[in-house]
Amino acid sequence: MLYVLDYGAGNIQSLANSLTRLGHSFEWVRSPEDLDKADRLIFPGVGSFGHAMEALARDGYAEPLRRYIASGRPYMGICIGMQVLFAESEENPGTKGLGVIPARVVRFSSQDSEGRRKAVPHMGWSRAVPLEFDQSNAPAVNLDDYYYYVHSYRVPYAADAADWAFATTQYGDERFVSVVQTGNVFATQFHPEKSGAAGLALLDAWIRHEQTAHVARQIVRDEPQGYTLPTRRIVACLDVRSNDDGDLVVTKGESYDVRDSGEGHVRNMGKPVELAERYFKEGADEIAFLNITSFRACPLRDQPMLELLHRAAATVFVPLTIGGGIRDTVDPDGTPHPALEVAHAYFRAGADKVSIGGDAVFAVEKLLERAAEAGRATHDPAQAPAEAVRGDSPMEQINAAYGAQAVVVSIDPRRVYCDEVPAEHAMSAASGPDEREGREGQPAKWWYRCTVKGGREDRDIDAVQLARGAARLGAGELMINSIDRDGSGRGFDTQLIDLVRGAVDIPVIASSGAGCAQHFADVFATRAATGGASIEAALAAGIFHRHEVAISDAKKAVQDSGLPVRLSH
Ligand code: 1PR
Repeated sequence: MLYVLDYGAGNIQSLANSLTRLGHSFEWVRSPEDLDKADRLIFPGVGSFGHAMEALARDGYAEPLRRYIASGRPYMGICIGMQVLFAESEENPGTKGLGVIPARVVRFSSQDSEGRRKAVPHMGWSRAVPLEFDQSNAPAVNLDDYYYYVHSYRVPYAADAADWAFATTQYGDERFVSVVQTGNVFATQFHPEKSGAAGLALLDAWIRHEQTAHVARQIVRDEPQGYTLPTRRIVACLDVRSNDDGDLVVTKGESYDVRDSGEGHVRNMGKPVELAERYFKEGADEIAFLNITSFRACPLRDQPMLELLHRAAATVFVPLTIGGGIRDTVDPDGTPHPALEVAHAYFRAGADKVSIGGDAVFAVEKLLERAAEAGRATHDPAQAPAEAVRGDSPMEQINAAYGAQAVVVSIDPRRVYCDEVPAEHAMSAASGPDEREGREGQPAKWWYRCTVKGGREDRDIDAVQLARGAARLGAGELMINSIDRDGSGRGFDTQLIDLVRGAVDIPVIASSGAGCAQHFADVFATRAATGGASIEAALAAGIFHRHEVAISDAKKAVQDSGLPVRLSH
């Protein structure tokens, strides 16, 4: 019997869904004794090394797991399930790993010796290139494909890794071991359960593979890849809300107004789960669901978005992000639900990341207030003193439990035109042709003001302040919308994107305004502020919903501009 170990963090539902889809039955490991019953074991998961090892020790799994591995029965580790095999990790110095492999896990660096910057975590689709051996007992599968990775720590590849390294991957100038295979142990740094058809094929091959004894290997060919970044991701976004009949529909607005002619019916672009399936089949690298009316009452109980996610995760095997309403909530019967619990419910339903909008704004405002109270007033949240960072925001709490990669912050800025940009917003100052009706093309200056409640309420911080504050408080990725460009088809606001990308070292998703395939190539060419690195992902909604541009057209345009994309699904 195949068993799956759930140590209590991350989205393990996706792995369960993949196994079900492939027709393999399995049991969850519910107690250490179950490990003695298992013929095959998968240990999936995300989260920190220390958190995983502590949970294994607390629940009595560490020793039985070592015994299981030593028994020679097949073990497959995914992401953190691979990293725990090592002796130790720079992520949590002093915490011992299972020690099956005598090497150390270290952090990626965000800048290399030539000054090139790259985002950490390494998030996206990268190639796993198998080393070539004279013989091998690994699953008979063609590994050389794109897989989905999300991690800040890596196992460096070195010659002494030859006996257990099976494939390597390059991120920027750093090469790491992306697949481990030694005897009965097989493990991947990437997530096969989130890697579309290639990932499902790999899982299936491992489960069907007849285990053979450990064979000593010798590498016959080992070619480094050179400087490589992941493929540029194309994200399909579904703005979801109830229509006037109370059904959940995908809608799409202009400048965040989703009703026809302002007051008419809520625009209905289709059913959320069906559309998500369509985009998965068409090759979307990721899918985001945003509950756009979450600023109203948003009880966790009876939350229809949970059911929706649950259904989508059963058939969509690329990363899913859910946004809207990730904050402390209270059910109508008075039951409180902290943001972490809300996020937890979404992860359990199949989300890989949660996206936080309004609450991130409030948390960064509070950070600046606390800096001022501590006598260290600043307009730059990245400069706030350590005592202002108290770990009490949803971003920090979700980060601590699930890791930075699970926390996306969605920024909803609008341009504020002015004669002089106020000094406190200098970081988000821009100038160029005016875009307002009646003043088009005239020279203008502006800054990017943050909003909450779907653009209904202006706040005093700007997009760059929010970006830097969110990164400080543990966000692992930013989604940059633009109220001015939303639904306009005029292209992404590349000035905004460039300002934000240059201000942080975490991955950035550009959103709002895509009107044709070339706009994707244009936004990925935005790299002035970053010393060469472009943004990592671009998102669109309207053009995909209306069948105006296919996801493959967007990818083709990016590929034609010289950047890598993932063309299979
Ligand atoms: O504040 O944590 O509850 O999160 C609310 C979330 O809902 C935020 O991420 C916010 O961006 C989103 N949201 C709120 N109201 C709207 C609205 O449209 N009325 N949608 C809304 C934001 C932006 C993108 C859109 C892109 C691409 N929509 O989701 O898909 O602009 O569109 P395009 O390609 O058609 O131009 P919280």
